[in-house]
Amino acid sequence: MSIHRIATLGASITVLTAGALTGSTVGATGQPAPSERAATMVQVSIDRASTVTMPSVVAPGVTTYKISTTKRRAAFQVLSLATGYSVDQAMADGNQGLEKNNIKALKRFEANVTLLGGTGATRDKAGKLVLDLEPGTYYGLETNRFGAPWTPFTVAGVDTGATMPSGATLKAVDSTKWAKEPASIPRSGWLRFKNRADQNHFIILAKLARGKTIDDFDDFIKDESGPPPIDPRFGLDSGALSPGHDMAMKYRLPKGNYVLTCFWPDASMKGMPHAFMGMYRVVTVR
Ligand SMILES: [Cu+2]
Repeated sequence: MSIHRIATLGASITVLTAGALTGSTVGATGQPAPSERAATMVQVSIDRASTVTMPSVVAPGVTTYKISTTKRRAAFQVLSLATGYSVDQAMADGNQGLEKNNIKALKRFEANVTLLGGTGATRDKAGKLVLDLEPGTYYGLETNRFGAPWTPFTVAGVDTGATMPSGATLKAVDSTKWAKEPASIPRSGWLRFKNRADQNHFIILAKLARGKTIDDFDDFIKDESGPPPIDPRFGLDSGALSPGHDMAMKYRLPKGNYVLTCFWPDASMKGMPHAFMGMYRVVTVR
């Protein structure tokens, strides 16, 4: 959604995810987790032009998407559209609403697009995403480059029978809040994201710079000036997720304190990113 380009954090937030995106494919024991073996693995590749290539049919249920790219870094997103709302309309409203802060377009986009999650990948490291999709028509797209083609795929056939991998779960609640728990997450594994709020959200985990605290981030948000108190080398972001949906992504981060936040624009607040409405808290990577 190129949310990464939104708002005053500017370049620092844009680059903060350039580092460690995804972890290895094996668990601590060196063996794949049972859920990983059971899930159907879908290969997704994203080329230099941000074109997504993936199977045209995917099994319903819990499926793992392995995302490889020849771009330095790519962001894969899955979504579906309301009946009668075309890809062209969605792309136009997304461009106007998310890039140009046109609130009417943003509202139309949010009313007609179900965001089902996503994750990043770099040239060096594939991304891994787990989704639980019902039969239907979906689109896979690369969101770092606006206007890149959307690749349709159908979810149909026999359910995989797999379950979502276990892991630390970050949950959005109420309207624009993060659940207080967990206070800390492991350095690697599966990160689950549940949206139990009534708005679209995505995860940004940004490492606080040495000596900085969440209070410094608080000051930064309130002043909307100066460099953000984050270390741009380390971070993680997810694709966007609509209310009621779940996803999981593989990750690996150095230990330390991180800001958990979201920059989805709030249509009821003239497009203000959720971070500026107080949607942030500290998360310790232990
Ligand atoms: Cu949000």
